[in-house]
Amino acid sequence: MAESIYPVPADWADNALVTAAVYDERYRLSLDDPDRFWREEATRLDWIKPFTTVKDTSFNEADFGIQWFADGTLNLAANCLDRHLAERGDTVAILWEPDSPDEASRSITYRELHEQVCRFANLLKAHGVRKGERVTLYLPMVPEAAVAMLACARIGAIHSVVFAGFSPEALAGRIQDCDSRIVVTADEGLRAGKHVPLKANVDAALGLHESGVDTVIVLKRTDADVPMVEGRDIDWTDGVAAQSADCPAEEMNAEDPLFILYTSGSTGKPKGVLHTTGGYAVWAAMTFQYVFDYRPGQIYWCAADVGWVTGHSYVVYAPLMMGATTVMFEGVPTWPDASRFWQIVDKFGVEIFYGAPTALRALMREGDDWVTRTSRKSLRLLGSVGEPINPEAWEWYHRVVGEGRCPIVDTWWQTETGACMMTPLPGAHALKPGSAAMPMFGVKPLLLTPEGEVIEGAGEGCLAIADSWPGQMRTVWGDHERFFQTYFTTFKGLYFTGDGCRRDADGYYWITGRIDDVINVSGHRMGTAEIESALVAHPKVAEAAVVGMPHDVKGQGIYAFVTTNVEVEPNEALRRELVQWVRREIGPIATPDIIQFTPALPKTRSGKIMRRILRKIGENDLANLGDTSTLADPSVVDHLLAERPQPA
Ligand code: 6R9
Repeated sequence: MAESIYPVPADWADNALVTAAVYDERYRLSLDDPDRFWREEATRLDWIKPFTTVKDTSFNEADFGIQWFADGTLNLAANCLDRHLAERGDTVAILWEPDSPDEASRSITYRELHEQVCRFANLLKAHGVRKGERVTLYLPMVPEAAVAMLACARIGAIHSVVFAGFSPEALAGRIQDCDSRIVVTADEGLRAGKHVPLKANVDAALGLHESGVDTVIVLKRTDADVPMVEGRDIDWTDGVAAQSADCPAEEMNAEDPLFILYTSGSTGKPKGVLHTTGGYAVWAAMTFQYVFDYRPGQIYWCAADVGWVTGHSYVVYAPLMMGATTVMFEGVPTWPDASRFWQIVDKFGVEIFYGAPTALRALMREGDDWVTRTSRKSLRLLGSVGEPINPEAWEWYHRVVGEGRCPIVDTWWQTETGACMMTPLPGAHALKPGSAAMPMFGVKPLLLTPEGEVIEGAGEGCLAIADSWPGQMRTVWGDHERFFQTYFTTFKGLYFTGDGCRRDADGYYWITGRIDDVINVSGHRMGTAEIESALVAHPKVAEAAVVGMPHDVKGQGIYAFVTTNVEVEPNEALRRELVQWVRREIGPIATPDIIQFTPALPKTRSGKIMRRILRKIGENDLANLGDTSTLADPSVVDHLLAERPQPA
C-alpha cells in the first residue's frame, strides 16, 4: 500500500508556535545545550525561588540519579490557579459535561476553581493531611476530581488517583502499597446511564485487608443512599462548608513528589510511578502548548479519564497551567448514541480534540452519519494517544471527523514519561497516518537490537531514550531498586520503553507496540502477569497464561490459556465464572475475550512457559510458531491449535 503523506497546511506552516525551522533549531539546542534550552522553557512557570541548577541526571548504575531544577521551589496548584486570577479569573477553567445529555453541564471559572481547591485543601488539612502524605482519590470524571488533585498539590500531599473502573481488590492493593490513610470517593459514578458503586467499593476494599484508612471523604454524585461509617466517613459538601476559602500554597521543592500513579508492567504487581513537581510541570506545560499549538481562549478537550496519566497531564495539569479552558466529560462516546462526542464538540465549540484510537474505531464502526450530522466547524486540531492508531482509523478521523482540514497529532508517551515524547507538531511536520513522527524537544530516541546494538538510519528495533527529560518518573514508590532494574538494565545507560519502533527513511518514528508482556486493551495498559495471578487465585485453576490478541475495536483483546485442577471438569459454566472472577479481581477492563481450557501449557524442559508460542496462537499466526522441538511435550501445541476457540 502506498504511504500517504499530508503536508503541513499553509496557515499552520506560517502561523504555528513551532514551525519547521523553529523545530529544527530548538530541537538541536535542546540536545546540544539542555541547560540553556530548559532555562528558557522553565520561564513558563512561576517559581517561588528560582533554580540555579537545571539538569543533574545519570542513567548509569554507579551514579544513578535524576534531578531537574533541583534547588528551585514552586507550587503547582498556584501555577494552575492563583497566577491566573488577576488576568483570567473569570475565564472558564473547566467545562464539565455529564454522562447524560439531559443533565445540565457545569462551567467553573478560575476564580471559582481556586476557591473550591482552597476549601478542599483546608478540609484535608483539618483531617490531619500533611505535606508528603499520600491521599487516594477514587472518583468519577467530575470537576471535584480535579479539585481534589489540585488541593493535594496545594498542600504538598501526594495524590494517588485510582481509576474508578478498578475493583475493590485492585483499589485495596493500591491503598496499601502507598500507605494511604485517607480516601476520597463519591457515592456512585455514572457511565452510560449505569451506576458504579464507588463508595460500596471503597467499603469493600477497606474490609479486605487490614488498612490504615481512618478518613473517607464522600462526594454526592447521584444522591444514592450509601451507608456512612460514623467517625470515618465525611460528606464532602458538609466538610468544605465549614472551611475557609483561604489556603496558602505550600512552597515545594522542584524534586518534592507530586503524585503516584499505578501502572502495569511486564512482571509483578502494578508499580507506583512517582512524578515530582518542577520537571513534570515544565514538561507537561511545554508539550501542551507546542503539541496543541495552544492559544489563550481556545476550548480544548482531552477525552481521557483522570484515572490515567493522560487525564493527569492533559485534562488537569497542563491545560490549567496554561490558563486554558479544559473540557471534562463524564460519559462514554457511544451513549446515548454514537454522536455524543461530536455533539459535545458543537455544544462547547471545541477547537482541539484529543482522544484514543479505541474510541475512534468504535465510532467508525457505527458509520459516518453519526459524525456528519453534527457541525464540528469549531475543530482545528485533532490528537490521538494511548495506543498505535491504525492508518484506516487515522484516515477516518482525518477525513470524516476533521473534514480534511485538521492536522492530527499522534502522540506517543507513557505513564513513566509524564507527558508527550514523540509526535508530529502541527506547524512543523508533514503527517504520515500511523506514525508518531518526531521526538519532542529534549528527547533522543534510539533503536536497538535485542543484543543492544544501536541501529542507525532506517530500521526497526527496541525503543530506548538516550538521556533524561524533565518529566521523567523519578522512582517506583517504595522500590527504587525496581525502578532501576525495570528501566535501565535492559540497555545499560539508557531508558528502555518496552515498546518496539521503526524509523523510516525520512526519520519518522512508527511505534509498533509493546515488546514485553504488557498488553494494551482499549488504550488501557495491563500486565499479562496481573491477569494470570487473578486467574490462578481462583480455587479451581491450577495454571494460567495470558497473551494479547488482535481486536478490531479494542486494539488488543485478552486471550487466556487455563489449566484447571485435575478433579475439575472445565465447561461453559466455569468459563463464565472465570470471566466474572477476573472482572471482580481487577475490574471490567480486564475481562478476558477468550478463555481456552487446556490440560497443559507448552513448557520447556526446565519448566518455563513458552510464551512466544502462546502469543502466536493468540495472534492466530499459526504458520509462524517457530521451533517447538525444545518443548517438554510438543503435542501440547497440537492440542492447543486443534481446540483454539474463535472469538465471539
Ligand atoms: C500515555 C499512555 C503507554 C503505552 C506505550 C505504548 C502505548 C501510547 C501511543 C502508544 C503507539 C501512540 N502508546 N501512545 N503506542 N502510538 N501514540 O498511554 O500511557 O497508559 O502508560 O501506556 O501505550 O505501548 O508504551 P500508558
